[in-house]
Amino acid sequence: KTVSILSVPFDLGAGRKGVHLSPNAILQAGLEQRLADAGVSCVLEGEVVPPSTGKGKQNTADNLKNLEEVVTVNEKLADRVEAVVRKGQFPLVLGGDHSIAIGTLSGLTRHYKNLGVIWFDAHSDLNTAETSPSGNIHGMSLAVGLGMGDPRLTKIKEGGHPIKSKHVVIIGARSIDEGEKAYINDSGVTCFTMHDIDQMGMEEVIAQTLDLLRDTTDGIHLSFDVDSLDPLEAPGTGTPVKGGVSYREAQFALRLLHESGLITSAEFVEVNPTLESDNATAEVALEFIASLLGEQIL
Ligand code: DIR
Ligand code: MN
Ligand code: MN
Ligand code: MN
Repeated sequence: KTVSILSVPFDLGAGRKGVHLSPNAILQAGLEQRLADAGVSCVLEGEVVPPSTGKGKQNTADNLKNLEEVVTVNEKLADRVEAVVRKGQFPLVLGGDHSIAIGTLSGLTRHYKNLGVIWFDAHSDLNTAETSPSGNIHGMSLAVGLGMGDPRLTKIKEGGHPIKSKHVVIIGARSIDEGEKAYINDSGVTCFTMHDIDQMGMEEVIAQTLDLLRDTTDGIHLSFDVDSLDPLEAPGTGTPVKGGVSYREAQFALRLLHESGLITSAEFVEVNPTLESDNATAEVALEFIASLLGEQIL
């Protein structure tokens, strides 16, 4: 299957600037060559051009910062992802901050009737304007995917099949806000925290995740926030939280996901090259993309 790479150089959903530089950092680290060497055919779809970063309004009145810009970029992205899926290709979205998952999920659910979602993240991104401590929409994107939140955001998903909470699995969480905890406890969302990973091991976490989704979904999207990783190994990200997934655990998880043959789309988000000097986190993201798409050690 051909992989279609969509770049989304957008950072207005996050509290810090710079994550818009990530798609180019990952491409310049050698993504195309790595995939070619692994026998994966890929096409560059180019950029989903975001509105100018110059006039981002910090709209704190409704606790939704840069709402208009987030809506505009995600409407465009949803159409682009939908087009890739309809061509029978594998969408690989390079963010950008995690608010771009709103557009990715919207585009995917126009095709998949029962989309499964695996959400690697230190956070659960289940806030709404009412519960968010920051007003940053990147902390709300999974909630929007599940149909919760401001109508100007949830309307981007109109026409798509709703994502069911029982088809959502969060992995790596260790920083969850009060409103998010309440939602996780009441909904059918599955959340494997760092404590669960410590206790069960990553192999069992992935096995249980795939058991949950294998027979009940018609496609599985991997949304990979690099802040799921331990900041000692992936420091270039805007909201690092210590005690994260190790490089080896993540490599293992991504190889297991590849071996399952069940992943139908992916996005890698929140690499911020301005927060480090050596592009280390973009390179780590590149390693994981290669593993997910089938690169082997031998
Ligand atoms: C926090 C941070 N829960 C918020 N969220 C982040 O602002 O809603 N998600 N950084 O990736
Ligand atoms: Mn449209
Ligand atoms: Mn996130
Ligand atoms: Mn996060």
